Amino acid sequence: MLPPKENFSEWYHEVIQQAEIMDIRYPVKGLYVWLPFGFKLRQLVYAKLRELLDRDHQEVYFPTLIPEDMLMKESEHIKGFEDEVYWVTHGGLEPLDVKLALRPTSETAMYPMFKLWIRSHADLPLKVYQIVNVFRYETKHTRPLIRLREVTSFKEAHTVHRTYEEAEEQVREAVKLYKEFYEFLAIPYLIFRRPEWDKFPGADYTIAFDTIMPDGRTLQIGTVHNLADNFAKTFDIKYETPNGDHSYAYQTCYGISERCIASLISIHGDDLGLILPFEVAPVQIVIIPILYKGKEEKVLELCRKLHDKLKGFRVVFDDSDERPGAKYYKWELKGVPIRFEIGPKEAEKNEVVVSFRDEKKKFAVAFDEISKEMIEKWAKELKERLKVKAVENAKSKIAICGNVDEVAEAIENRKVALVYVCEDCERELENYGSVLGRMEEKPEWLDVNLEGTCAICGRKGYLVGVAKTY
Ligand code: A5A
Repeated sequence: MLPPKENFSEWYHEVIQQAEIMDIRYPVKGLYVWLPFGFKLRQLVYAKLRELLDRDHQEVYFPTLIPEDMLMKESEHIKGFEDEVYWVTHGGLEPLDVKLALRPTSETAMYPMFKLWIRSHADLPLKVYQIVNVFRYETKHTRPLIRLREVTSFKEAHTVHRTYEEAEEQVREAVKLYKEFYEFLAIPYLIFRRPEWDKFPGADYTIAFDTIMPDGRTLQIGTVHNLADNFAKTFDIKYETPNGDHSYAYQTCYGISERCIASLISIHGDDLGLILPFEVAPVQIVIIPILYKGKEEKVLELCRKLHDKLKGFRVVFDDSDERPGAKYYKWELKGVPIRFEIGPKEAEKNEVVVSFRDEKKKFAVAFDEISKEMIEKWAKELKERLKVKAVENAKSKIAICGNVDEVAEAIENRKVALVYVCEDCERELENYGSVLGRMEEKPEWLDVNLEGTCAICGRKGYLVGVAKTY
């Protein structure tokens, strides 16, 4: 049995193990094992991410190890990461001449190579990505899929452009791409421009996607950084312009980790376990026979016929010896979106009983009516219901505040506070929670203006988010 989702932290911890996403007993802090079911989910979610990126990025692979001098080259960047780097200092018993870092992210691995690749304006834009593991010696509380010391599923994209404007355009493209990805997963998000003091080390500015977890804390589920020509100057990435001048290139990078899966589990799940959108469910459909002595054959036969008919979907025909109740429990825990049950009555009438993971009701459908199109329609409707519910939840966890006392109260009540402040007053909000930054885009589902009057000094202000964060 799972703890109720109301006790979110315990629920999360348990559902990850009981639904066989991860084994969390690996004896190194912040490192966890993907189990087959979890890994399949990861594969399906990342297939979508790949599909989106493959439209106009090329996939690459860079080494895990970065020599110390390369990592140390960009001073802002290394200031941001120095406490988090794992070092390889020996090869066997031999100390290494140059220490090697396990990549915490790959700017300093990639950009010296970009310098070699880029000669002329015709080489630009360059858009690549990789999906790799990165290592960060995190000191905050580690949690499976949420805060890892080995991030196993780090998708990092890196692009190079001719001008600042082109880099800026790419930032907008990346934001669009991430919106499409999270809409596919039915995960609501808020988009903020991170405050100056909290941007990615070495970036000109950072745009972040945050989702609101069931306990009211926000989780940063993706970031897009405009690096301007900061790294190009450090790594000497220049190109020849059409008129023969040499100019520094402008860069962006953007990343998503397995936090996307943490949000998928947390936002849609319920007291019974996972609820997965059809497209990413490792098991999309389960068929459960209801057997009575002497009438087994007809039931099993119709189940097999149904299994055959559903070829092309990820279907389990659960003819194991467990009782139907135990089977319901198991497949509900794993978030299977569609369940078919067939008993003697159904076999007699050539019908099946259908239910959806997110709804209580069951209904009968004639066997002959079941089609690929019908399943796809159900899948679409399920996604729409998940989205509506997730948006309702997100809305209920947002408080629009008129002054700082209301901000304090909102945080106290486990909500995300939105308040208008000016640039000069923004940092004062750190007294109440983490400052997410200035809202960059109005969510479709939230009725707010992005500009207003500063709640602290009365000058022109912007809508700023404050929350407890993961
Ligand atoms: N090179 C850029 C893209 C970069 O590293 N950006 S980042 O530091 O913001 O990381 C990208 C995303 O990875 C973050 O938005 C966050 O969602 C995720 N992430 C970062 N550290 C993580 C950790 N320790 N565990 C899990 N996810 C993490």
